[in-house]
Amino acid sequence: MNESKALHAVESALKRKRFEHTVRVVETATELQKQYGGNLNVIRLAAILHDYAKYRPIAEMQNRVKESDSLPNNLLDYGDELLHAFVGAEYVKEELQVTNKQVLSAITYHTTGKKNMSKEEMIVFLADYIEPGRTFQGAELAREAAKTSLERGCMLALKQTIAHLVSKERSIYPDTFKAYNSLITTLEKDRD
Ligand code: DGI
Ligand code: FE
Ligand code: FE
Repeated sequence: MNESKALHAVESALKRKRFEHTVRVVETATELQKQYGGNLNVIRLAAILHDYAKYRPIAEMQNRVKESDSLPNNLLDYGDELLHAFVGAEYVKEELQVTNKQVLSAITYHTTGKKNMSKEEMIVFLADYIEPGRTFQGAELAREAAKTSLERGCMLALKQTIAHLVSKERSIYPDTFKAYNSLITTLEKDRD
């Protein structure tokens, strides 16, 4: 799967606004890679495909979770917004024949993050949160932090996502907490 084929596939799968968001995520991720490194091809392909399943019917994705041995079953106990990331990676593998594990993992965890994220996973996760179309206050804070620390940028994105979900009295997926905790530990170690 090359970039131009992947772009065509998402352009057909997404509404225009969502496709434009995707293009900005790819640009932002490319900038982050220039500064922080990581595998550029992995990062760009994952960024292109990260929201591939955004408009798939929720019921269809829930059924996949129910029938799957590989997808975590607890996804059904949390917000439906998580499904497009986890199930999306499976669609990308099956429908677009993407087999690269790093690409599939960056897609899987682009919404929640996870414990001990790789550089590629962090860059896709953060680019999704700080792309220039994100105009809420928290995005600006994370964008500023991202200029000097990839880990701090991701931590702030997670901190604010958790705070936002709490303020709306919505549940928080365990991987989101695990991602936050693991970055806090890394940042604390760097401080000593
Ligand atoms: O798909 P995008 O809109 O580009 O962004 P995204 O994949 O980060 O999805 C954002 C949505 O996911 C937003 O409505 C908040 C929600 N979300 C993020 N983390 C969690 C979460 N929802 C639950 N229930 N738990 C989480 O940990
Ligand atoms: Fe998403
Ligand atoms: Fe996105």
